[in-house]
This record gives sequence, structure tokens and C-alpha cells, in this order.
Amino acid sequence: MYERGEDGIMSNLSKSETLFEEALRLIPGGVNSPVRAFGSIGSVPRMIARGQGACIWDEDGNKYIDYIGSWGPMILGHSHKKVLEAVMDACVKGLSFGAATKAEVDMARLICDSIPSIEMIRMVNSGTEAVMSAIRAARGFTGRDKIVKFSGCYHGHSDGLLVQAGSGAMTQGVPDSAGVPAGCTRDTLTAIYNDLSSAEQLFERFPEEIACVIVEPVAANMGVVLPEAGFLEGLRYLCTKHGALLLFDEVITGFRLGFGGAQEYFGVRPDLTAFGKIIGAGMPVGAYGGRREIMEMVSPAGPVYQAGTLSGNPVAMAAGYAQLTILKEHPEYYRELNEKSDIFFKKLSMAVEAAGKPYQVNHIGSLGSLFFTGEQVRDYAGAKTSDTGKYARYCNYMLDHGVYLAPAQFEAMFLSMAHTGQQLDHTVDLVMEYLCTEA
Ligand code: HOZ
Repeated sequence: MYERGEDGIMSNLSKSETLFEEALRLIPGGVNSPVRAFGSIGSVPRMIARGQGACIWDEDGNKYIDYIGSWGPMILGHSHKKVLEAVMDACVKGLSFGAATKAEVDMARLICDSIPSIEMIRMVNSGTEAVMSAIRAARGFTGRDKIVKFSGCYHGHSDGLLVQAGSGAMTQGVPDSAGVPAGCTRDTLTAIYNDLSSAEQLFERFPEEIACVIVEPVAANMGVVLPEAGFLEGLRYLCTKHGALLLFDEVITGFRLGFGGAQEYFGVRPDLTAFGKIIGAGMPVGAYGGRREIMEMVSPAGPVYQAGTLSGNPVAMAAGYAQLTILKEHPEYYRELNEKSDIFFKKLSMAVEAAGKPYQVNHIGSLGSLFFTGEQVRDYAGAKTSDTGKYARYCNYMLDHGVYLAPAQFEAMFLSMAHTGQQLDHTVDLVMEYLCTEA
């Protein structure tokens, strides 16, 4: 295994580099999802070989403290023993049946019993699919076509939602994708995050035409941006007043801010909720659920068509059910995770201040971002003031010193139960070290 040099810097990336060269010939951009190409930080993707607890190792044997955690689902850390056991048990019984199983019913019960806004739920395969299907249900239920989204919020890559989208679309500077017919985005209206009046104006302009307002209750795809007091409550009020549905995209916040997600944390009840990978503990899963009368519109109960052979896959259900059961049985885990995260992000802010930098640390619970800007970041325009060149240099420094951060400014840092105080303090020390030498 490759050992770090005396200066603590790793330089051997030969296997990752060779694999990436081959990948570039075989896969568009060498990756199966744009952000992980490391393009926006001008580096080479580390080819990840394995993960354990809070750490991952690349093919060259370099070890990293991981602050991505598969973009959220690894809330218990990588390769959690009980999750692996559940997966292995499920595997030996069969990988997929394309038929109804007890595992799906167990999962549905666990979620519906725990989250008051969700009376019925449908499993799908990704957050993209969950959001896309929830919107279809909202349109079917209301008989309306238009939807409102917020600039900088990312809701997956379905055609109608790639409008001023965050995440990779924002990093690449291509907020709207080629290949999306104009007709597909004609009914997508865009408002400004944390600006209720911008949403209100859309309702005034299109009375009785808006099916739903979709929002990340904590925006985490333009970096982490918190909802200001009254924003989510105001959206709830506007939706109710205008007969539209409120759809929370909890792909990132669900089962992370607490077992009840952002809706529990902020005490705002959506009509529909979309979940993503955390439901499958990292396996390919998504789900959407909400009020019974809306969900009963979904096929075969109702006329809104949506289907999938791998939906509710037994192995994915086993993984997710194992993780969610542990989290439900241990509410103290959320307290611990949120407490250590609060301390970590506080120390990060102190390091920024001590280094004499004006940069912004936004955080809530175990999610956070360091923005390289002197401006407060409360929306898409604010996020875009961050100096992505500075982020790139910072991210490369951290990678070279064994800390794996999102290879793009407009993503979140995710902490897990597995991160130790020592690992978190070491990370803060490195940030401090970097900022003190930053050009
Ligand atoms: N869109 C994801 C981050 N918000 C990244 C997905 C991935 O590359 O795995």
C-alpha cells in the first residue's frame, strides 16, 4: 500500500490516472455523473476502491477522511456491519423478482409510521425518478401543468427540472441542458430561494395554473443554503391559498437532519416528499410519498402512470431498512451527530476567522459548506459570488493531505456517525494550515 511522504502529501495517483485515461475513451467525460470528474477543480478523479467507517481508499492505496459519504446516505459510515449483513441475507434469497415483496411493505410501514405527512409511499430507483414522479402525481391531482422551482435548487436530471439547476449543472456553468426541448421546460417557473415575494408573484401571474412548488427545504446543491425564518412556512401558506401542492425534495435532508427530515426540523408539513439514496443506505433507491388522496392517483390505484422493475428491489430495501431501523431505534445518534457537527463547523468558522479570511461557513446539522466569498450566501446569486478557483486550490490541498471533499464548490459536506473527534479536528487543522498559506 502506498504510504504518505514525510510531508504528509500523497503523490501516487498512477492507478487512478491510468484508469481515468481508459475511462475517458469508454465513458463520456470518463465518469457516470459529471461532478465526480473533478473537472471543476482541475484534477483527476480518485478511483475509489473501498470504504470503511468515515474513510475511503483509492486504487493507489491512498486513504481519505470522506466528507461526501456517497452524497449523503452513508450516515452511519461506510460498510456498516448490520447493513452489510442485511444485504448479504437478502442477496442469497434472490437479487430481483420484479414482484411484490414483504421487504417493500416493511419499508413503507417504517416510513409512513414515522413521518406524519406521508400516508402512502412509492419506491423508485433514484431521487431524480422520485421527484419526476411526484410532480406527475401533483399535476394529475391538481389538473394543472405549471410548477415552481427555485434557482440553484437541484432536483435531478429530468427534462423539466434542468432550469437554473444547481449541482453539476451549476458547476459546469451550464444551468440549462442541451437536448431538452423548449416544450419540456415551458411549464417550469423559477423563483428566488429565500424570496417569498418572487414565488408570490408567480402565483399572481398564473392563478390556478400552478400544480406544485418544489423546494429543497435546505438547499444543498448550490452549496448549503439555509431557509430563512418564514420562508418554508410562507411557501406552505401560498400553496394552500392557491390550491397548489408543496413538494419537499428531501433527497439530502431526509433522515439526515433528524429521522423526520427537514419537515420535522422546521415544523412545516408538505403535501408530497421526495427521498433519494439515503432510503437505500447507498443502494440505488428513491421514493415519493404524501397525502393519501394524492398518492391514490398513482397507477394502478389511479390514472397517473409510473412503474419500474427494480422499484422496491429486495436487496436495496434490505440495506435501507437496516439503516433506517438503526436510526429510528437510536434517536441519540442524531443528537450526537448534530452536536459533533455543530462543534466541527464552529471550529471551521473560527479557523476561517483566525486566518483573516472573509469566507462564509453555512451549516445545519451534519451538512455544511465553505464558500470562498465575503458575501453572505442566502440564494443562487450569493452562491455564485464564491471564487471557484480558490475552492479548487483548497479542495486539491485537502485531497493531497487525505481529506476527500466534494470536487466542486456547489455541493455539501456530509458528516457521519463514524467521523471521530480526532478526524474532525485534524480536518480543521488542515483547513487552517491551508488558509494561512492561501495566495
Ligand atoms: N448530483 C450529485 C451531487 N449533488 C452528484 C452525484 C454523483 O456524482 O454521484
